[in-house]
Amino acid sequence: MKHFDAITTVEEIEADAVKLKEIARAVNTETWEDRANAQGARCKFGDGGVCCRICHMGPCRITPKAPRGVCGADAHAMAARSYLRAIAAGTSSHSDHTREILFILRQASPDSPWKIRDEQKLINLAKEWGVATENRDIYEIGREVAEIGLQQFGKTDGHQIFVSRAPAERQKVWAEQDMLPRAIDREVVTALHMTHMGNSSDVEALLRQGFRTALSNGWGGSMMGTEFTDILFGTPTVRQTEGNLGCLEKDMVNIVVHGHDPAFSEMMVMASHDKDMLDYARSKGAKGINITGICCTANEVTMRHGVRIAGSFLQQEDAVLTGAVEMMCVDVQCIFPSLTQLCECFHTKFVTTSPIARITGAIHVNFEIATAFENAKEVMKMAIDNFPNRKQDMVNIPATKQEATIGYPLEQIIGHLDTITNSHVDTKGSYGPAIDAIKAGVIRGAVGIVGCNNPRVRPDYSHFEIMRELLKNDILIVATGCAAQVGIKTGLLQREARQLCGAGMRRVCDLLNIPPILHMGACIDNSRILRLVCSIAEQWGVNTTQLPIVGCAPEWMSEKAVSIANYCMATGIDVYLGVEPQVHGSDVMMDWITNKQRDIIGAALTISSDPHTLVKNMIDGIEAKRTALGI
Ligand code: SF4
Ligand code: MSK
Repeated sequence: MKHFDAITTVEEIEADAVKLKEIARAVNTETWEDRANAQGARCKFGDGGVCCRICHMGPCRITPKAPRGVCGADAHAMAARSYLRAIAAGTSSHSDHTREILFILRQASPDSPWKIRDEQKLINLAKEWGVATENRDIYEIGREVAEIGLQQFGKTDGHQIFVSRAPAERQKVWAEQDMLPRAIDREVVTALHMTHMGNSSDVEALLRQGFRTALSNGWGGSMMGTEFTDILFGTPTVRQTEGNLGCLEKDMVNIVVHGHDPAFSEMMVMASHDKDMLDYARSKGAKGINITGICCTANEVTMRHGVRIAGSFLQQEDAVLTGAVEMMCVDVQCIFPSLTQLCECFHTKFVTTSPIARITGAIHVNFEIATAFENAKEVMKMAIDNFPNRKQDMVNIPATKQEATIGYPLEQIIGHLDTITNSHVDTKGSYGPAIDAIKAGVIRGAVGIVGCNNPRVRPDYSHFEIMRELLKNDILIVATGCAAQVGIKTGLLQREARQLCGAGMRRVCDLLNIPPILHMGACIDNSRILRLVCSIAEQWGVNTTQLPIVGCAPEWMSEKAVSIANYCMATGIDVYLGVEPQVHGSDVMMDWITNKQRDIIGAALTISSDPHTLVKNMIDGIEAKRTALGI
């Protein structure tokens, strides 16, 4: 194995960013740093969650002189209501994305660009959902299963179908606590109804609805999103990729796909292999077509095609600042509206494709399911036509990039564990070897590191510091979202990075030939982490709350992250946050989310913006769980 001395430091990533910001100054435009600085100190009412804009008697804010809004709502009601609204919005985003995938599955056919790529996964799901599979056309099965999936959004009775996948103990907790997630749309509507002026002000009631809404995401919208995306586009497999801005190519047509819904980017990847498209690119003087990605769309296409990652969330502007991007092509979520203005400073075309994310000044090409491939080719042609407009003297592509081994959904993790032969016990198809390694202390525990970048903490730094410290302490990491991309950019997702681990983790990685951080996908794929944790708990014979496994979002920023944190906690997994939710203006809320909710669901938040404190808290938490288990 080559010696691992090849980490890209956060300082090196920052140095590239500084140079690109100089270009922004030169072309007289701004970036997120400028806008964050212009915001100055954050409004202390908003930051504490004690500003209410729910009705037009307000806005109201809490001060020592005015401890209640016009209607009488206090700080606790305000903070809890806005927290629940964030969960509802996050749940909506993941779940509505899934709804689109289900509509596509309904229209899939062998002669359309939408094929069923993982037939076995569909058949397994059909059997799980009681759909007949014998002697039936796979697309017919797909349509029936998609219909059942769509019912999960609006059914009038019952709860989310995937709840039956949860351990019996969790199902019991949810039933006893009246938290079984009903139809996804209903949970979101209930959350909005409860928080409308003149309804709930009780913190506990609002938090309980928060858990139920979040569960409709984790065990509903997101879990279906993962399953159906795998069915349509293939379950990811282990493969090599690269990440960081150095993946942009100076002599190729650079198209950056950005957002979350992989449907359009799948078509773009397909179109980039189309001979006519490649010939057309060459006719314009390019050596080829280089698709790279940003944010979770990047995670989706890298997991399935090895498409390289140009950067994570806060690098979306940096990609344009390289002057080498012919097109920034976006679908939904995490897209800066600032891209319009920025792209105008360069030759870059900014193309939106979804009615959900319409951005002033962008070129909009509505992506239609029936004409998806034609839409992709139309957009790609536009990018190729733009190649000759690139101003070579404005091209500044940083050299920095790293290799990574990615693509570890549950199936691949199990597959690797199966390679361990144990003459005494047949562990095939189980997490037995992983459980044994944790019990023996070879691995102390595991952490799911997820989430975004956030200018409120030093971007990438918290992720990087926490990842390195956990590996040193023999703690396995699974990662999704932009957190996983930080691992890729810094080199921590190479197999050789096992040399940075403690002796136990290194042995396990050697044995399984895996990198010490397993890339499980996009932020919607945190549902894979739920299933991993629950399967381990069931096979171990303990509750999820007892496992030395926790979740961590060091640099989160989005409402989706609030929903994710809450479905993880409702599943019994402690969550460690590097950014405080905007509720600290209510001591009652702070006590509930960091402590009291443990009495209901068995898990709570620990918060610290200092990554070293946070990682110490996490390790202490993992060790405490080990002690309680007697291991
Ligand atoms: Fe003010 Fe109450 Fe209206 Fe909120 S709901 S804006 S606290 S009056
Ligand atoms: S893209 S939600 S910044 S992880 Fe999923 Fe990254 Fe966070 Fe968006």
